[in-house]
Amino acid sequence: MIPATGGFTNMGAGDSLTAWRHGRITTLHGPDGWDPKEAWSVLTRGEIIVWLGPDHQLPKELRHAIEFEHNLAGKLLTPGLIDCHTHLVYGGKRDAEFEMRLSGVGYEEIARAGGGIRSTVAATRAASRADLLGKACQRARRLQNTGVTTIEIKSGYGLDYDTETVCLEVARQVGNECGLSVVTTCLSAHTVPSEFSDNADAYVDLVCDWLPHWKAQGLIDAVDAFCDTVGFSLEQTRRVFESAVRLGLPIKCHAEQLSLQGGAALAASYGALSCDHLEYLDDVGIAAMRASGTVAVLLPGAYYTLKQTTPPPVAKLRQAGIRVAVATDHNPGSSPLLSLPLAGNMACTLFGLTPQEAWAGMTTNAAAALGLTDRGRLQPGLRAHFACWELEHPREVVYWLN
Ligand code: DI6
Ligand code: FE
Repeated sequence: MIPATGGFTNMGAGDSLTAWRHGRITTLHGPDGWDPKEAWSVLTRGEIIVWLGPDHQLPKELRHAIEFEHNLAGKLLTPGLIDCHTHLVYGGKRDAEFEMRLSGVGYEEIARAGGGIRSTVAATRAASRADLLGKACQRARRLQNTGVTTIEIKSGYGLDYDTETVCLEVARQVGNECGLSVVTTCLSAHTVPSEFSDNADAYVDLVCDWLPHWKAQGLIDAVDAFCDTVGFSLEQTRRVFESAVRLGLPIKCHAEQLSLQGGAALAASYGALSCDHLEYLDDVGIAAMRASGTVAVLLPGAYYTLKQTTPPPVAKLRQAGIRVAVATDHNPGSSPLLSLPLAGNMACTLFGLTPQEAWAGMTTNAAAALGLTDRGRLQPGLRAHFACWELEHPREVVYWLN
């Protein structure tokens, strides 16, 4: 089924040969993959693209083998968008905190007073599994309606073994319920839970102990840590990364968001898939990320919400040839945003990305930030993850404020 607009995959379509005919297609593959090609078709077998090109060049033997046919009727078809950084599973909301921040109370101040992330931890622990799943699915569908087909979901609002486990299980379930591809990341090192206020190191020990269990249960694809004054020190972050690397799990890092801590250079030294936020990234971090091929994930929703004024060093990232991704960072505190195209728009307006860079950031580079190479472009052999738009050009996706 083709939605009027939004992301869709051919997941669960068996092995049938399906044609998607008469589209305007932006492949994002190769030097001419940006401007849409008129009257093109895509052929998929199950979840894999087997052919794409002009309608009239469809090979005869394939044409005769088509089992299902969809008419795109001139709509724009692009690769499905990839939201490579979200905190989608949580209880409660933080509108009262929003009001407090507007009256001048700082984000870090609220966090130190026990609000912020900790207030969402309390709400998440109090929520039922059904409620967490229902709300997470609602949010996932909103993202899907904005063209998303793959989402990364982090834990990090449970901060005890049982609640973190439930959140990771719920994250996996969101994928099945919504027909989305989900990648899960353990962010138990998000903040120190209040019961460990005086002993953050003991909490870090616990996190390191939990990882093998989740790895064995297939619940985590990567490990993240929030390296900042309201999160974890460089040394504590290092211990989490050591444990992850020992288990063969890839690393990601919330780095240099509110201040320069050196988290990006540390994460890069472990070959991190991505470092995220990066407003305060310095030249040392840039050199380390460049050397390790780490993706820079920009999160303009958090920058905007926290009214930050120091943007990430985009020109230097570009110059260093570091791949840049863009994500929503959806979370109830610093980025209650459920539109990846709007994050793309903000990355252009607030950070100076070109529309083409924003698109690379929401597709191929976002895939790289998740360690995935099978999506992000439309190309034979890659996944049939699409987004459909009632628009003429992909540039429009980041132009409209949706
Ligand atoms: N940085 C963020 O932007 C989110 N987590 C993080 O480490 C914010 C999480 C929150 O405020 O609830
Ligand atoms: Fe985040």
